[in-house]
Amino acid sequence: MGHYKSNVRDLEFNLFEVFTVQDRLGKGVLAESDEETARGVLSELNKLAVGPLAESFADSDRNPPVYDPKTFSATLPEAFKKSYQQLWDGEWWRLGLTNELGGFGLPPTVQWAASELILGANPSLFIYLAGPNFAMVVHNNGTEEQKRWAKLMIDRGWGATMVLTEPDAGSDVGAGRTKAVQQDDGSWHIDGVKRFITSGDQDLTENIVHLVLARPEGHGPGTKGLSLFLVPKFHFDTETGDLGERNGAYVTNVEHKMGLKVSTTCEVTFGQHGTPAKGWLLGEVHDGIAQMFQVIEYARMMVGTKAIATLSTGYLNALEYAKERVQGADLPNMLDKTAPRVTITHHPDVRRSLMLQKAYAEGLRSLYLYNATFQDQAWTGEGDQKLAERVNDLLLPIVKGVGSERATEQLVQSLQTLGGSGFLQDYPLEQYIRDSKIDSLYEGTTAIQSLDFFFRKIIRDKGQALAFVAGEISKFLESDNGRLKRERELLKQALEDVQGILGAMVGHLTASQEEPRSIYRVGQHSVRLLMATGDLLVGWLLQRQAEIALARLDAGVTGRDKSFYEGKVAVASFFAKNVLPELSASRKIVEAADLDLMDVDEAAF
Ligand code: ST9
Ligand code: FAD
Repeated sequence: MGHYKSNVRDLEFNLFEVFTVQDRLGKGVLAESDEETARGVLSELNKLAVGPLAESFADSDRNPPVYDPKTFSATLPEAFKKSYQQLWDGEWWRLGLTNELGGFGLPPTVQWAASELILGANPSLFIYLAGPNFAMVVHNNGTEEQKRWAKLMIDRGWGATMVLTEPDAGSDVGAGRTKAVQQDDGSWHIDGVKRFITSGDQDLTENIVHLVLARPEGHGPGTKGLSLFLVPKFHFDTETGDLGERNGAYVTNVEHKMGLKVSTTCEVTFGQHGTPAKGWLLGEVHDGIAQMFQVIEYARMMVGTKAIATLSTGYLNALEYAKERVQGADLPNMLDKTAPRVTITHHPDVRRSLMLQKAYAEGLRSLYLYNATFQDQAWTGEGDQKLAERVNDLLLPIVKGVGSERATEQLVQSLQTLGGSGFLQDYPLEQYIRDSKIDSLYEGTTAIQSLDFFFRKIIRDKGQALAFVAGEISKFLESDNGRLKRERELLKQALEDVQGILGAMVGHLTASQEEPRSIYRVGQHSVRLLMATGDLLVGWLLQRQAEIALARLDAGVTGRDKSFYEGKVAVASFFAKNVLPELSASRKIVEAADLDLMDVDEAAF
């Protein structure tokens, strides 16, 4: 058996029992798909994921890409290339595309559920598949000519990158100094050095199109002064796609990293090696940061889903180990040295840890799929489009920020379940931890997600999306079915606590109009708000699931289904009793926020 333990049962439960995605299928842009097609996609992809895709996961870590400074090129390990080819040949790159560009006609919920399987098996494969999806952004924003390039990118299977970061411009993208100078032929020369560029070079595809943020001469400071340019690695015949001369965008270094080693992280140098780096302005409009955010939004969802996928396989690996590992006596018999030894699943602390891992793995899976239901609305044009867009925007930093933080935290617990064995490379846990740590860093660190969440997604939105989601939770609480009573009370308290945290933070923000330093109180607690909201949503979604599970159990399901649904009730109850009460403490902390931390002299740290 390979390392990857998928959970198709839970994916299908979310899709077809919790969010009833099948109701959307068979109409409009989804006319060609039905529940059977969607289940078929998951089942087919699952076979590929647990087999050929997972196969090169460890090998690619132990034999990372090799960079050759003479040719400015990176060579990937053969085993990884073989997995990539299988993914490509299966045409899975069509999954996220619109019908017009050759997509499968499935909604984002099903796309993301399927994506989880690739992201859990071997996330770097998914990341190298960016070409077709980035081409869709080029297609949506490009001129007629550029729309043709987008089709070439897809037809010829080119790679693509998103190029924002520079040595002095990480979180602060607007500090970027890379210049763009317009040429007489309408193209631009890009001039500067970018760093940390994922997939900057690879030998999987014949060409790479870099989506580069650069500042046209004379444009203003900050992100609003940036424009987005298409910079191919090789020039190409715009009718046939046949490759021409090498363009002046060269990879001048590939980083050595803690994890996710097979995903190349490159320094890319534009126009510094005797050949100009020619680029073309996307859509011939100067709207770079907004255009790039179309890519970023997709990538943030991807990063959150990647983290959650790894968290889930980490938990399932830990669970399998714990069911077999015999160690020590059952606690009530601890004084009897002759007592039978038991599997570690008998020990309360192991149970506590496994149940918490399960809660976050399954609760966060449900959260990213809940988020995707709003993307479904945008995809099909059904329902209140403005509201769907707002709620999607609100949930993205939670999926990305909370998903990645909880994955990092709980994967350490999954490793702990294996004891010393977890530390060995015989098991995948240590690689999971190394490979997923990046998720809380790239695509905006957790602090950046939390600021985005508070200032942009709540304050600037005037709380509309948040009010909608809080309303959904309140409706759930009102529809009391007489079961899981204590759990609902705890959920109600958690909702009040998150509202209390938010109320206190809005108060600190308002106070900053009179006392500017009061905004530091917000900055100290923005991550706390993000994480607390994540726990509230996880708690709510687990209880929604438990409600469905109780109905199935009442109907008399048997065998594996019975265990599955009992697990749903147990995990919802556990999370309500063991995690949600912690939000009351968070609320007290935020309500009592002061400025002491900001008054500490730097030398005293
Ligand atoms: C990176 C890449 O880290 C990592 C991995 C890449 C992997 C890619 C592969 C993807 C996979 C694809 C595979 C598909 C395969 C499918 C196959 C299927 C099987 N929402 O607040 P302001 C915009 S890349 C939307 O003033 P500042 C907006 O236009 C590097 N838009 O910001 C706004 O104008 P307005 C990632 C937003 O103070 C304008 O920005 N780096 C949002 O100037 C200005 O806004 C980062 O993420 C938003 N949430 O700048 C940087 N926010 O207000 C992190 C802003 O008029 N830093 N806009 O609407 C930040 O995000 C900062 O907050 C900042 C601040 C740069 C935005
Ligand atoms: P900094 O911005 O210097 O942040 C350092 C610390 O300060 C962080 O903890 C951060 O949260 C905190 N901080 C910074 N500003 C604030 C603030 N205003 N408020 C509160 N806290 C703050 N970039 C690309 O453009 N394309 C890519 O493909 C790409 N791939 C990457 C792949 C890898 C493996 C890595 C490591 C990075 C990649 N990046 C890419 C860059 C990545 O997006 C940045 O590293 C990230 O946005 C953070 O920037 P930074 O590293 O400069 O950290």
